[in-house]
Amino acid sequence: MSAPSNPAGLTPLPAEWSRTATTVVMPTYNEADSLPVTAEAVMALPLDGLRLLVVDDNSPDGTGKIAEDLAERYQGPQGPRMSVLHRTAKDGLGRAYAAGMARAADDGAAYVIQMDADGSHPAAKIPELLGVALATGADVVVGSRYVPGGSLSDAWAAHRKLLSRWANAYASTVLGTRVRDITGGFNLWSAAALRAIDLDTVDSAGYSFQVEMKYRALRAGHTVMEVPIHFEDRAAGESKMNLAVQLESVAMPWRLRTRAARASGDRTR
Ligand SMILES: Nc1nc2c(ncn2[C@@H]2O[C@H](COP(=O)(O)OP(=O)(O)OP(=O)(O)O)[C@@H](O)[C@H]2O)c(=O)[nH]1
Ligand SMILES: [Mg+2]
Repeated sequence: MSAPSNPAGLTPLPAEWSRTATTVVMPTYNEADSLPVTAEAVMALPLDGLRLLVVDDNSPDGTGKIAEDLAERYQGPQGPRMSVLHRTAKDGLGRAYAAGMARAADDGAAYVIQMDADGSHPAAKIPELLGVALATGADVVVGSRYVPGGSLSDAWAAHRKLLSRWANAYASTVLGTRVRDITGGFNLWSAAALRAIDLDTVDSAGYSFQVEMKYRALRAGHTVMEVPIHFEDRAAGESKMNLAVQLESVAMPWRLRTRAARASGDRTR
């Protein structure tokens, strides 16, 4: 269980790359059924430097305890490969990610990968995200649904696919970026990019976190690369999407744009 194997015949990364300190940050709220499967998919990857940090907001369904039990099982030669950050109450996916990513960087990760617990993001693509970053020097690598080869779950109805595409085009247009999946939540960040982004000052509580992070990285001069992924529908449990979160996502691109314009104005004055 603890020694990384090579599932699905992945092309292994060179040994030096595989040892790179990389932490997957995974927020959970009521993911008791999904977390064991997702954690195993991550921990089974043939990457010696890979760690998993679960950020649980005191899930009523006991996900925090399940995460602790799993963490005991995944041990490596240098000690635990999985750990859990417990927070006291549900505070939004963005806040959970920001706290976990800050913890992972403080603990020495050279790269941090954000990934949902619900089975939507393909763990098998993690070596590719890391390989692209190491091969190109890019500080941000996006697991992208909207580059050639990327795709959305067939279980999604046409209107849901359209809404996702529209939300993505909306944010990119308002912000004037060329990132094709700016709303996506399966991304790799270098420690340098996270320092430049300054996680403590990130505004978004919810899903607009994905957009704000990429925009901040671009403004700081970092290169954003995209590799295609297939996005699956969640296998179990319930979505945490609600109206407040959707309204924040509509307003946030404008807030970011206004703030950036003000900052540019201040610099030229
Ligand atoms: N810690 C924490 N995790 C959260 C919170 N909200 C969502 N999550 C987690 O963030 C990830 C994404 O949330 P989802 O509910 O799957 O959101 P989504 O992917 O947009 O919605 P679906 O398409 O229905 O899956 C999951 O792993 C959730 O458990 C929160 O407030 N706190
Ligand atoms: Mg989901």
